[in-house]
Amino acid sequence: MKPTVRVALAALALALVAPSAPTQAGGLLSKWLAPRNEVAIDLRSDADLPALKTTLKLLGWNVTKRAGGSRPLYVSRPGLLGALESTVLKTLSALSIVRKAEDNILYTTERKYGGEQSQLPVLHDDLVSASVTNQPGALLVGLDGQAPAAVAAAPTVAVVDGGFDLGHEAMGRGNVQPGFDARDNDSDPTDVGNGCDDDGDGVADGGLGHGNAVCSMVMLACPGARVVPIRALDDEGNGTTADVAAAIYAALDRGATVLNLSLAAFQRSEITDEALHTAWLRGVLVVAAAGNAGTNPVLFPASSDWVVGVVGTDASATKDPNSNYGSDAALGAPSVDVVAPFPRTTNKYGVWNGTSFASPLVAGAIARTMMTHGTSPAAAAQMLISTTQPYTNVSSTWADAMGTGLLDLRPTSN
Ligand SMILES: [Ca+2]
Ligand SMILES: [Ca+2]
Ligand SMILES: [Ca+2]
Repeated sequence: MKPTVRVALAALALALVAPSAPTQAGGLLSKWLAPRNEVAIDLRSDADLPALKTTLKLLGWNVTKRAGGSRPLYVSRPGLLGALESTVLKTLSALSIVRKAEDNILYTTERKYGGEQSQLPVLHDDLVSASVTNQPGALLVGLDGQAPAAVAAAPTVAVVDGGFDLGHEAMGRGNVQPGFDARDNDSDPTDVGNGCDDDGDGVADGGLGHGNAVCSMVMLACPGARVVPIRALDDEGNGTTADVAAAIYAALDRGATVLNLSLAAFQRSEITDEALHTAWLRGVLVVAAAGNAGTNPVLFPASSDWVVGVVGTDASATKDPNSNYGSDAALGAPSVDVVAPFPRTTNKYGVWNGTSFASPLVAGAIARTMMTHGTSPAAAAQMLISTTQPYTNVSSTWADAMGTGLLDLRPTSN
């Protein structure tokens, strides 16, 4: 059964645009599509671990637990003489103790997957101390940093991301709750980087600050929201199915009712989709960024049936040329020249670009609407999706592929 939000969207969609293979990343994309010789395993129970280990040992593969929630997730890698990944997947898929085994695909926030999920300010001159609350994109959608007149308690919004620095003043001002690190299995999601360009994209620690910037957009849309930072990505902005799925289950275990995922992959993961479906069944609303390849369709997990996918616009309400788009988009929010905390500073702000920053505006707006209307997450999302404002100068190519319109929290609207 499709969720209410999706059914409403399907009714509003005038045309379905056939998904096409992403082409913009050229050769770099192959790295993100090739099998990784690493398997993510969704096990039925931790009690089944000995049997799993026995099977993998015969195949020459090892196994490690992925920390996070109450759902047992594992990652397996080959030893020196390990079997082919295809053999391992076939063998594991035949085991009743395994819900699902699949290639442990990559998710990222950064440009090498075909666009830019985020863009760090590259020059020190870009540092601005402008007020986050007074930026054009926020004003366009009716946000001025004022706390809403609430009839319900502040919801808990989990930000599944990376590059968090809890020492920045922006995090200190918000209602930031104890977080979790699904990569290191500890309670501190902070990531200060290692000074190395671990993924060879020419930028050392390119993912730092991303999580802070995303959190600040949630707090801009919903001052007072209880924000839970959960680390799923490394200091380069990269993570895998096991990291992301574990982080989603960890967020659910911590009582989040809204989740933001400003990360994307060019492939679909059934293990991650199962985590997203679990969230939906528990009444939790997940919001995700469409991606920044500028192509159709929206990337995964924004494309999931269980997720509100957010496309990006500039401050004049026209399409951000880098934003992905497609029939799975639910609505749009500003993604260009977003003022947000700057990494490795305690009180500086920089200009960021990408649907990474549109998505948390919607996640925060859902939390805000829950507070002002006393509704469930799904009802709040439905309300926002059905009361958007029109885009400007959106070509026919995109007109039916950017959801219902631009987020609208102006006083006369919501
Ligand atoms: Ca940690
Ligand atoms: Ca890098
Ligand atoms: Ca690094």
